[in-house]
Amino acid sequence: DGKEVWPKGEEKTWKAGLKSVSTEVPQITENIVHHVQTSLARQAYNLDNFGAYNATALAVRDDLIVNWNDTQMTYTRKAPKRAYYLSLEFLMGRSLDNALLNLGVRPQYEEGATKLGFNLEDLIDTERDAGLGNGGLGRLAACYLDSSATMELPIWGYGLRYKYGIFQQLIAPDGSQFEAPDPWLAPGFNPWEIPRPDVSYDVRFYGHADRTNKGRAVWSGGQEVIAAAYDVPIPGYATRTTNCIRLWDSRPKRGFDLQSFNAGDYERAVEASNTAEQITSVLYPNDNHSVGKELRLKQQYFWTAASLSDILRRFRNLDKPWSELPENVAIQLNDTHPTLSIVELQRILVDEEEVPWDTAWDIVTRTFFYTNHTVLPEALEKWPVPLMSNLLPRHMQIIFDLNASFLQAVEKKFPGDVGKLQRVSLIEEGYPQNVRMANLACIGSRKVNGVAELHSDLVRKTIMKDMVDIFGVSKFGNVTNGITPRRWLDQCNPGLSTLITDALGIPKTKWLKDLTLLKGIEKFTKDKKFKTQWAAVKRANKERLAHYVENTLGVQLDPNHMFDFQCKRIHEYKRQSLNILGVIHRYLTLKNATPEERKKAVPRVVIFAGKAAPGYYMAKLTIRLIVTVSKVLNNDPDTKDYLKLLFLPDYSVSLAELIIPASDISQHISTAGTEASGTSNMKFCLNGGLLLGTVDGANIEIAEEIGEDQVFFFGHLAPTVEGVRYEHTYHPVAVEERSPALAHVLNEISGGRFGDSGPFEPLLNTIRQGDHYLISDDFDSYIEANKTVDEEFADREGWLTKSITTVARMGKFSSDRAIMTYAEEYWNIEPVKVDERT
Ligand code: 4GP
Repeated sequence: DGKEVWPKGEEKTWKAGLKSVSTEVPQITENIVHHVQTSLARQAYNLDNFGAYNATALAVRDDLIVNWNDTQMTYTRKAPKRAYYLSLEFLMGRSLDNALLNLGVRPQYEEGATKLGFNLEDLIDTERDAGLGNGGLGRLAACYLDSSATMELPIWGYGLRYKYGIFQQLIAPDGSQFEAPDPWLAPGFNPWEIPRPDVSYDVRFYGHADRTNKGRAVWSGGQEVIAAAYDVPIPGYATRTTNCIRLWDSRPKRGFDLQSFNAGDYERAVEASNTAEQITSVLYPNDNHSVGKELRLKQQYFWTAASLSDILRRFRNLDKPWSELPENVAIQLNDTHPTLSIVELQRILVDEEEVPWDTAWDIVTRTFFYTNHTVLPEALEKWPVPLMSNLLPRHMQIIFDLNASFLQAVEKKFPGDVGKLQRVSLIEEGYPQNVRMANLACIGSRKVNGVAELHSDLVRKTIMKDMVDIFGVSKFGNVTNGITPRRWLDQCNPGLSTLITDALGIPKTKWLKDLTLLKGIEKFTKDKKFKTQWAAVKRANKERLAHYVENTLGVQLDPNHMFDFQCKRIHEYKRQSLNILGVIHRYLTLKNATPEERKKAVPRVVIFAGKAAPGYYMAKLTIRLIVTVSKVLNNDPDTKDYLKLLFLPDYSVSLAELIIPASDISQHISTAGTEASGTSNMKFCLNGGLLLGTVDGANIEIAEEIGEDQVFFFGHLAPTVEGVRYEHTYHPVAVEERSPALAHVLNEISGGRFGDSGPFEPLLNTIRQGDHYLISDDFDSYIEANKTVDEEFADREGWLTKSITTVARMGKFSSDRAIMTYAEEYWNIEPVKVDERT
């Protein structure tokens, strides 16, 4: 009669044993004590914060698993179309606080922890960040997964379980950056993951591919390694939906070679096992930059092959024909890193499932979607053909075959356009030849998108220009990035969250799920009491940060001063150098002023944070310059009360949560056209910091939403940048003429004002010659913009009004809006309500 039959034993006995989410304090403390006693084998008298954190995390994890199970059961039963987010990076940060807030049980846990003799805040602070990402791209993936669960969308993430996340940044007294490994799993156990010994796949490398017939081939030989699954539950906010990120761990297929072991050749015996384990050992620490290392390609294939095996296994269970795959599955490629999955699906369909080549390609190209995150040439992935042929011989054949038919079609449409053929080819000619991953991702996807309006426009006009001619412009869309307001307002800025909730007079679960409701606070810009409270929250956040700074750097900050931040990866295109040169200009101006004039200055604390890729010489020099200059500034009795400069080491998600709520202003000052979107600009604005920036990336849309008079814009516009660069190359003019103010700053550094300038000359020379990032061209307008910032900050009332207005108008930038756009306009998936348990 179509009823489900209980599969095993007594239904009522099973159901009596199932747990539910614990929402009452006695239940919660019982759970925690239970984990202290059994999971940790410890007792009250010797329990430290770390133990208490682990037991608490395990209790929360029980709740997450309850919801996770119900969600997965619902997905299996209802079999909706599902989307999969393939990302090599998930920059999660900490999980405890987030899980408690999303489950809505934070107050109960706070009370429970107190009853057990602990302070929940301390336990939260004991957690180590999960730093499985570099910067924007990885944090975006984390925000999107949070929104997918909150919006009740059936989306899973797939990534790698790196044993070492993003390195720990250490700064030597001379400002040099050193890197220490991040063995985040070292405590030996991670409460936020569930090992899945029952889910694993074999992944092959090397070997040879023998063509048979009908475009098929047999790939054999080489090496096989095992991909083993670990699941990370992702709780939605105020919903039972709990989605999943599945991370793959690499293992040797056979433990070790017993023959060599018995023959006494220990090294040889463990060799294969070491190479297998190496695959998921470490995250590559580059942001906006591609490194062509074989191990990285191995990571990419290992991850895409395992993820695809898993996705296809689930599809096979539905017993539907392959032609229906695109109606059941959407796969989102987070940048080109997972592009091999396109080739892998074609391989499986053609070689293993015996689907005809063209039918297979039709299925493939209706299943994948590709997001581009940067147009910087050095970030576009290319893989040498010899490397790929050796590691993935069958995939290389398929790429050549796809290329041949693609180029034929292009030739037909644009006869004789050899230039176009060369530009769109999947293979870049040269010695060696290279595979262009962005071209492959484009031809293999149903849609391509950029991450902010300007960037998507640049994608269409530059790197994908020819592809637009070939496929039509409708294939190339835009989804402006977003951030989760749960972590980036409610969690990191509880004071502001409470103030907003009180003002709106609705439960916070409402506005945190529909961020456009924030506009309701705009009317309070005229409310004196509200403004005073707003200012008090900001001040408390500044004090909280000042406390941290004093503890870590031993520098005292005055919370009355303007707190000005630039916190993001260190990169030439992001122009931390423009900022530090501007700070020096400010310092020299103060130094030359009379004591009376100085007293009129608006005191400012300029704070940098961010990691430089270990091999990025110029970025590391920039940090060194900042630290070197800070030593002089912070100790100069004439100026130190008006200007302080800090470099906060080891920027991370949890440090960002401390910094962002404390900002009066933050800087997003990339050369126009280089920052695809930026997402920290959104986080700072959502926390009431104003924005100083260039007309670039999402800054533009932020200004559109909050009003151009709300932001401090400066600098050249994107369309003029190429022309300026051309002038630099063909009609170079000395810095002295382009910006006397900047020339003066450079000369002061070279003249030894901050000690030996020798180490910094290469950095200064990039500006004196070539100046690819237009530091000299934007310097004067940058200084002007900073003057305006000072003037406006001096008007405390006006500034407060702007701060409130900014927050009120930030609704668009919730990642809920972004993920819903992907769901509706790209993947064609719908929200699914988790079934009530029967
Ligand atoms: C980053 C972009 O640089 C940043 O503008 C954007 O907000 C972020 O992606 C998310 O879309 N790109 C990378 C990268 O991190 O490695 O290409």
